[in-house]
Amino acid sequence: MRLLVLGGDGFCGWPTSLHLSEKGHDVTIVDNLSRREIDLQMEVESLTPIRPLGERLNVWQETSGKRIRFVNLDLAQDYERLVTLLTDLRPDAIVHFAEQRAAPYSMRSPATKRYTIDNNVNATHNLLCAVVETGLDPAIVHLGTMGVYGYGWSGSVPIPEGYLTVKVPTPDGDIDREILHPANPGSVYHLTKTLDQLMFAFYAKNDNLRITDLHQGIVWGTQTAQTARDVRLINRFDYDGDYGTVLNRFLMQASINHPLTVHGTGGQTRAFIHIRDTVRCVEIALQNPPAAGDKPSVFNQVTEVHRVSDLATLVSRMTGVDVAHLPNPRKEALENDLVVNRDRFLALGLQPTTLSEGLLEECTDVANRYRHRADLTKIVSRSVWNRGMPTAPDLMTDTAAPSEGTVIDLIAHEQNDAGRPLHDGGAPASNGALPLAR
Ligand code: NAD
Ligand code: USQ
Repeated sequence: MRLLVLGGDGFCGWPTSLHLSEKGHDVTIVDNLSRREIDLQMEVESLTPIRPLGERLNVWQETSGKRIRFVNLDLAQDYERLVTLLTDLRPDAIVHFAEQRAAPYSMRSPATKRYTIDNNVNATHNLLCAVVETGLDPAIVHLGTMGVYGYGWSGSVPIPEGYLTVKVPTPDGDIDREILHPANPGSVYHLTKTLDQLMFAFYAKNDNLRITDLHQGIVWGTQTAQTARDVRLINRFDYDGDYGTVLNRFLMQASINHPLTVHGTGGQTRAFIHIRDTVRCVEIALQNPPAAGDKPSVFNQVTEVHRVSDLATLVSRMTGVDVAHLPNPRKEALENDLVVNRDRFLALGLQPTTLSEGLLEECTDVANRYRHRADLTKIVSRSVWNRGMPTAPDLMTDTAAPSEGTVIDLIAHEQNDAGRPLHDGGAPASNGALPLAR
């Protein structure tokens, strides 16, 4: 297949591009490198030393004999260039990863809220509009999120794959209707994914576009078979308080003996998937597109569900590192249960990679190898959901602090500790080492 991978320089897009290229597809990456630019603004870098995209692509050609093309284009801004690209390339399928994807970054300031909406909504709408304008019929596979459903809304009933059958009371009795699962976003970022869903429903109905929306859980891990082939192909590893996600953060924190940063009680339960399964799921979705005229096809792209406190306990047991309970910078349920239906990928042959399969150690090895690159002032999350919410000070100023596998409770500090949201690219709120109460 001739494939366009939008956002192919990112954490999920890069390994997916390599995987699809390895499978013999003709891959072109579209990316405006905005993720690298945000790192520069925030004065932080991937823990792993990712190489410039041009170098990555040359190394891929050297090691695999396969060529991946790259077009630097802003999907949200360069509409006419997108139309020209589609017309020239005539892709059989398009994989859309190209959005601002961090919930904390999307809540950081009015500027980042507005950027996230402008970027994500325009990127998705420009894509749909351009496909219609060109008259092409590519299968479109979009990376959505489990967060569109919200957490705990349906109690112990499994979250279905996109659609819910409801009873509508009428004077003539109840009628059954299938609706898009009610949207319940928990951040401006998640809000953009719920808006994407409405755009997909409209363009599938009005223009017969063939769209698959993958409601993905939190991706963990770093490497795939292809990115591990040469150090210059290494995938990015975000560990900072905005872009780092919880399990990778815990593994990185353990590698430098930093207390594990549990927000609140850690009763939040979330869905997870390893990066190796992400690339496989995208491939499966490309092989199984909906027909023209079908509603968007939704898969829950999830292999496991875990409570944050259980993950912290697991990593603490593996490594002996302390667990710290910090004031939660987010407005979210303190505790929730999560039951997710994920039958569709299993039926199509996905063999889930689970936490128990030695991959935690593999991820820890990557974190250990590059821990010297960590900036200790970037670890505590300080993008708050409402102005004035308290956040923790830095927990470490050097990597030699002792660890006894104890639990540290900083939530008691909440009342005295003024909220300290960071400004864009600003200095960390505190550099002082925290006296750890034991
Ligand atoms: P990422 O930020 O690492 O990658 C996104 C890529 O898209 C970046 O390379 C960025 O430069 C590019 N991009 C952003 N806006 C663009 C634009 N306007 N034009 C062109 N390129 C643009 O993010 P990721 O972790 O790889 O996530 C990829 C997708 O998967 C996102 O849509 C995200 O919402 C979704 N997702 C990610 C996770 C996760 O845990 N990482 C979980 C669920 C869903
Ligand atoms: N959390 C901690 N400590 C940390 C970091 C996070 O306790 O150091 C908690 C958060 O408060 C939250 C949970 O862990 O309750 C998950 O946070 P996260 O940053 O790992 O993930 P999230 O913000 O939900 O976003 C990530 C991706 C996003 C994707 C989403 C899938 O960044 O792109 O859409 O996972 S899902 O969570 O299923 O919606």
